[in-house]
Amino acid sequence: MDSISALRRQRHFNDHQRPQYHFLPPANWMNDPNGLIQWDGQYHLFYQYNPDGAYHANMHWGHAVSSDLIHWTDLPIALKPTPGGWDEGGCWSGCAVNNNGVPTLMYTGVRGKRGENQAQGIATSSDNLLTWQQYPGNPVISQIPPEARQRHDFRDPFVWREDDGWYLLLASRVEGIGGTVFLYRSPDLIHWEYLNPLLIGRMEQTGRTWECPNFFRLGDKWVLILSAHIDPERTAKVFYFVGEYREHRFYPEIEGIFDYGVLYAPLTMQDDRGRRLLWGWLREDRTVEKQLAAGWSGVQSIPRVLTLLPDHRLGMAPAPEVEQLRGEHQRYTNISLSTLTEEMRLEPDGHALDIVAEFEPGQTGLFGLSVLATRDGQEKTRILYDAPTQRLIVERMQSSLADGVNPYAHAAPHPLLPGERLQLRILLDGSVIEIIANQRTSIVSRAYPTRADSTELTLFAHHSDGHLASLDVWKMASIWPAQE
Ligand code: DQQ
Repeated sequence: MDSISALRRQRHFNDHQRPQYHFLPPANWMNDPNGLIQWDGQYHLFYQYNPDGAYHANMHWGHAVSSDLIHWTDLPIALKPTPGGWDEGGCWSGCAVNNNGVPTLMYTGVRGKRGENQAQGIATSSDNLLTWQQYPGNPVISQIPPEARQRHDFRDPFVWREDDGWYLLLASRVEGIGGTVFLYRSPDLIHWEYLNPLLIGRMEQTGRTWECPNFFRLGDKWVLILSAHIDPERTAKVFYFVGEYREHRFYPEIEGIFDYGVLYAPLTMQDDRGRRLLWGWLREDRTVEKQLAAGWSGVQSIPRVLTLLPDHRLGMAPAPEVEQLRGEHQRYTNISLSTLTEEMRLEPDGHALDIVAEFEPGQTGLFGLSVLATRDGQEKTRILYDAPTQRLIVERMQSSLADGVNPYAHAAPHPLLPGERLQLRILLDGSVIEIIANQRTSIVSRAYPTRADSTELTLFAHHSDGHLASLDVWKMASIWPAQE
């Protein structure tokens, strides 16, 4: 890391709500991951970035590089809006491909007050992905297919290679019907032929507008992941579909919700080990004023390895590379939850932990772990399983003494198949709580305790006839230099 970005990162040293082992830029606003690509063995992560402050405007592409998926070096901004140009209002999301040895980005350029004029362009690099030159003929796609019946939502190119050329998906919507993704083909990434919609959703089920599509083969199936705006509540959700792809049409067989919390706009890439890796933007869950005051906003998830489960649902696990950060460790086994009359303190505790736990859930009551808790219980966030309703819940009513943070719970229904144990993987890092249950159900939540001593980890149960089979907890190291 260069000394300037190290200094900028140090300014946030005392902010215990700021993650220490998840990627985020030295300061300011970040949202979607963009342009994921492995080049000469190095992982490149680009991201939506506003260099002016911790608010969403004036989108640039920030850039960082890593050789192990976990430790990152900040690189100069890769894309910035061209004054008076087709992307003068912002360089929005997109992807990266290797075009016969030429690193190539494809992204959405916007114009207009709210970015409502959207077109697609490309940029290439001839200095090992450091600086990027726009194709002089940009934009390469500016007409939205007429069946959209609207002219504003048309963005986030996702490109992949097949034997007969390059394929591209653009996210959009069909007015009055629902979100859609349009499929294109090209011999050279410049001249694009529109083929057909790959899929059109129903507004009532999968939202009004789709964004940030991903489409890839996994095992013997194809997977479509997309981010959706659900009106009128203005909430946003990530959906996935698993199915068959034939003659440029997609036939979904399984549908699921990728995350029940704040993870949004994920992007995937295949690495040289054949793994399908996914990063997602972990949104803040506090007011704009609080984000501005913090001076930073937005975090990337720890990259996840996706798999196809035997029942053809999507499986996921944090990349094992994150385990190199594990330090001090304790293991607990065989604790009957019915005998647990008060909360049991676990060690090590802290703001940055990796927890692996397995429970026999039982039939009655509830049990779980409190994280980011103060000893007097003034602040605490509870991750619990409610056996009668079979729900996994992140309860945030007491997460923070401050106003302006979301106190509502995140919950996932029915995370267990009949007879299954509850397996929890929890990556806790400052205000980020990444939870994956049984390698397939994700809740990423955020909590903003005010007190620096909100570090305790406890096990609790109420009227539960369940059982803790095992629990491992590790303290996690920071990925930034020690002076941070
Ligand atoms: N964020 C980008 C868009 C995308 C949205 C703009 C999703 O390209 O549709 O920052 O979060």
